[in-house]
Amino acid sequence: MNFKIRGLATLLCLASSNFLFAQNPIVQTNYTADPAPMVHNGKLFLYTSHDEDNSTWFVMNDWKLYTTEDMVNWTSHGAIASYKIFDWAKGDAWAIQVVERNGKFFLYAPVTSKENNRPAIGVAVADSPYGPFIDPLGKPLVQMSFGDIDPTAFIDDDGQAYLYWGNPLLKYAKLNEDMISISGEPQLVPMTEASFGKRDGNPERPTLYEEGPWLYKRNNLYYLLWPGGPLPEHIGYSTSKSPLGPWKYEGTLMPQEGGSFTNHPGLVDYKGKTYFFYHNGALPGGGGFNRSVAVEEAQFNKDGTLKPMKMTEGIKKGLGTVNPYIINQAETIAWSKDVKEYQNKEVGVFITAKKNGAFTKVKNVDFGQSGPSQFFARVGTTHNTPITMEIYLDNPDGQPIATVKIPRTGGNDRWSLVSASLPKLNGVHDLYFVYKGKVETDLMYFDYWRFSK
Ligand code: FUB
Repeated sequence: MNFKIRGLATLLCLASSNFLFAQNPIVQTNYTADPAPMVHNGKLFLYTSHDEDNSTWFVMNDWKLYTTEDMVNWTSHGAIASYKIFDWAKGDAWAIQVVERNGKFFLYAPVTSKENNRPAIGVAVADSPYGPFIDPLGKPLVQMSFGDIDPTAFIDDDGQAYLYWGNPLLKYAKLNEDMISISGEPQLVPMTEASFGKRDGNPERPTLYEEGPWLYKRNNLYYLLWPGGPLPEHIGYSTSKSPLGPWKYEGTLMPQEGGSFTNHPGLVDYKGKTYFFYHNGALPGGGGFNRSVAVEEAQFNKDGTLKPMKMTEGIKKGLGTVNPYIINQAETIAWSKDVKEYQNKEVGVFITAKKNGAFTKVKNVDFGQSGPSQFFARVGTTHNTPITMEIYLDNPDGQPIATVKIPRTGGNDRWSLVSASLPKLNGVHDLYFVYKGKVETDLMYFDYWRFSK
């Protein structure tokens, strides 16, 4: 009996320590799906779709943006657009991709058309990767007979841009230089066994290809990644010497796993490595309609094929450090528990601690040789009951370096700047903010933090 209890305690400890060290899924403050990475000015921009909490269908209204410069700490920029940017759309903000051309950012999005209740692909343009994105056409960029979802846009080295999309058929068109019109009629990619593998017994879907294409190029080889059936989806891929095919089926990149019946690929080069983004149902409450985006480092074989991979706890070694002596957003997070992200007019994106013991973690914070003396944070709460934010280095079960009492400001439209003195500290540490208070929900909200010398 004792042995059993000790075994259980060890298991629980292991589970909770794994939880502390996990990096996947990379967003824990809401559900995210359909990752679309883009690199711009040394930063990785990750656009995602957004499954509303407790969804029992694809209830998706807006698209979110997360950025990183180290692959372990991700900053939320909140919802950067919704299906409402398209006047002609009635809903269904599904899988997007954003690409940059000549300083403009083009967002390709599948939404449902008000006119005929069928999916169509719209394009919206912005001067900044953060938006605002505006629909220059006032109508779909393309709508064929059915299945117009999951656009992927790709600009080749010679400047020609391509758009691929579709479920169950795979379609493509050349984009004109303006990126908001297509050249000629959309074409169907021949669905052959040689290109996309063989699926047994489904005349409507003779190959493994299902949806969600992603086009990528490396060493003059084009890679088309796609979620494959039958459901639950795996990720398969095909290669070609040309962006228009013919495509050669290369097999499974990631097998079915992860608790979501869909998956969705995004592949990008960043700081000398290649990263593969996908989604699963790994967050608490997660599943096929409550998905979460995750990332793995992709590896290539000598012949250019991709090494198959499995879902892991993610990327643990950061590519850089965080400067604590500038304002850092509370929504820059390596890992968190029981914390949600929100946004409002007053402060933009901020986080709310939902439960006693909720925490956020920021990885690799570099305090330098002569450390800080003061800590500042913009925070608030609606509660009279004492609420505190405890700050820990490396281990949230150790001794806090500071405890900040959270003033009652009365609402997340009202904020207070708090500060605390610090003991001597220096070097690089993981920083934990742990939120405490004997209240049922929404302990406190937190906008930004900063240390000073
Ligand atoms: O997110 C809605 C749909 O689920 C996407 O369009 C598909 O790729 C699948 O991920």
